Amino acid sequence: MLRGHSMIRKGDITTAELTATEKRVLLALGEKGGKWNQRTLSEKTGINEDAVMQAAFMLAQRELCEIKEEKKVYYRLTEEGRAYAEEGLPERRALYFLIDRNGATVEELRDAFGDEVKIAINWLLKKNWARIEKRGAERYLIPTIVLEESLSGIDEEILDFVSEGATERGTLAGRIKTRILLTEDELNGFLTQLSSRNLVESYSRVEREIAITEVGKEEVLSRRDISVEDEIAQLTPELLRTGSWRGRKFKRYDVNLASKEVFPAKIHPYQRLLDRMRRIFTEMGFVEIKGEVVQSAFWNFDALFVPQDHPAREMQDTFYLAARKRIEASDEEIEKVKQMHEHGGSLNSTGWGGEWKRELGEELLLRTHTTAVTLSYLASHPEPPVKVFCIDRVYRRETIDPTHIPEFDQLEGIVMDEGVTFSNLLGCLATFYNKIGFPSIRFRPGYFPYTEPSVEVEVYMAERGWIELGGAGIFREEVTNPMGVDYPVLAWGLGIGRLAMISLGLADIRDLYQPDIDWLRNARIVR
Ligand code: FA5
Repeated sequence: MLRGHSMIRKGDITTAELTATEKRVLLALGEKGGKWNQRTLSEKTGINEDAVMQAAFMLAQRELCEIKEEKKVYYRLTEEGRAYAEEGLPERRALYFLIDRNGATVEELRDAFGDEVKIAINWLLKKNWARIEKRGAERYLIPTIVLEESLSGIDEEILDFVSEGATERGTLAGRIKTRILLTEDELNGFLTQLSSRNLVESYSRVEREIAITEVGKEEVLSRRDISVEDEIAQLTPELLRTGSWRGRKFKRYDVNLASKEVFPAKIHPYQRLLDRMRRIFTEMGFVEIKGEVVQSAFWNFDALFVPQDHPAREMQDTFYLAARKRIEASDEEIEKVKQMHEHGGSLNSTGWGGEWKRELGEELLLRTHTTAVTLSYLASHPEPPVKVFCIDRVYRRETIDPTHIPEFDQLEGIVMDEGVTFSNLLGCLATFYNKIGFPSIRFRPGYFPYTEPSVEVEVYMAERGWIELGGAGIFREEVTNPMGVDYPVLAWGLGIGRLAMISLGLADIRDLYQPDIDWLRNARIVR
C-alpha cells in the first residue's frame, strides 16, 4: 500500500516522533484525571497557551488526546451596573424611601433622586412595589409591599453574583438556582432585562477541554521512559559555525498544518484599482497630467462652450468659492471664447447668443469635472499629437445615494491627432473597460455641450440594471477653435467610483470610503 508520508494514522507515530513540547503536554495529560483546559495545562507545563494548544492539536491528530470545544457565555457589569451593584437599584432605594415615609409625592422623589427619578418610578410600578394614589391635587406613590417581602429581587441577586465574579452562564445559573427555583427561560428573561437596562453585558469565549485518550494513556504507560530532550527549532548561524547541531534533535514540522492567519498591510483596494487604471492608460501610450482642484468657471465651463445660463453652473449644483480671480488665459483666448458664445466666432455656428460676461468666467469653484484639466492642457499644447489622461477628484453638490456622492474621482482622457475618428474613441474606451474587467459595455447617444457626437458608456449590473459609467465624444469646434487646435480631439470623462464599486462587489459607492476592517482584510489582491 502506498503511504502518503504526510498522512498520520493511528499507531503510525510513536512518541519518539513527538516534539519536546508535545511530549511535555502528553505527560501532563497523563497525570491524574487527564482533563485540562488550555490555561491550566499551560500553567502546569510552563508552556504558553498558544504553544500548548498547537501541541494539543498535534496530539489530537494522532489520537493521543481529544479536544472538546465549547462556546461559553459570560456576563460582566457595565459601569452603571457596577454602580447599582454597590449602592442598590434606584427602585430599591426609592422603595425604602417610600416605606420610611409611608408614601411620597413625585416631587419629593424627584428632590431625593434627581436624574434617577424616572427610572426609579418606572421600575417601582413595573415591579408592583408601589402604586399611584391621587390625594387632592397631589399624586402619591404608596408602597405596596412590606419590607420583609422585598428583601432582594432576582435581578438584584444576579447583579450581586456577577459582581462577585460568577460570570460564566452555567456557574451563574447554578448559584442562582441553589437559592431560587427558576427555569432556564425565567433566568434568560432576567438576564435580558438586565442587558436591556444596560446593567450587564454578555460576551462569549470558546473554551477547550483537553483530555487524554485511551491510546494516549497506553502510550504514556508503555513508555515510562518518554524523555523530554531539548530540540532545535531553528538553525542559527551560531549552531552552523560551531557545528554543535551535530547529534542534536531537530523539531519536526508538519508543512500541511493550517497556519495562523496573518493580515499583512496592503494597499487599499480602491487605491489599487486607481493604480491599475493608471497602468492601463500608460501602457496604451498615454501620459498622466495633473491640474488644480480650484478652477475658474472659465476653464470649468466657458472654454468648454457651456452656456452661462446652463443649470449645471447653478449654485445648487456647483461649489463656488467666495473669491474671484483674473482668468488664467491669454486675452486672445478669452476674446475668442466670448465671440464663440455670443455668435459662434468665425465658425459656421450661431453660438448661444446674448452677452458673454467675463466676471462670470472669473468665478472660482471646485472643479465639477476633470475635463477642465485636459482642456487647459490642450490649450497650452495645441500641436498634435496629444495623448494624455488625468485621474483626480471632482466635486458636485449632490444628494447622496448609493451611486452619487459629492466628492468622487474621474478618469479623463483626450487624444488629439490628425485623422483620429469616433471609432477610435469607442475602440479606446472598449479596450480600457475590457482590460479593467468589463468585457461587455454599451454606448448610448448622449449630450454634452462640448462634444458632438456624444455618447454615454454604460455597464450592466445584475441588481441595478444599466449603470452610467461615463461620458465621451469629439470636442466641438466651438471648443477647439479658440484654443488654436486644428485637429479632432477625442475626449472622455469616466466616473471611477461607480466602476470601483461594481468591480469590488460593493452595493453602495459610499462603502469605498468606509473603514470596514473585515472587508479590507478579505479583499483579494488582484493585479
Ligand atoms: C462629465 O462629467 C463629462 N465631463 C464627461 C465627458 C468628458 C463627456 C469629456 C464628454 C467628453 P457626467 O456628469 O455624466 O459627465 O459624469 C461622468 C461620470 O461621472 C458619470 O457617468 C458617473 O459615472 C460619474 N458621476 C457623476 N456624478 C457622480 C456622483 N455624484 N457620484 C459618483 N459618480 C458620479
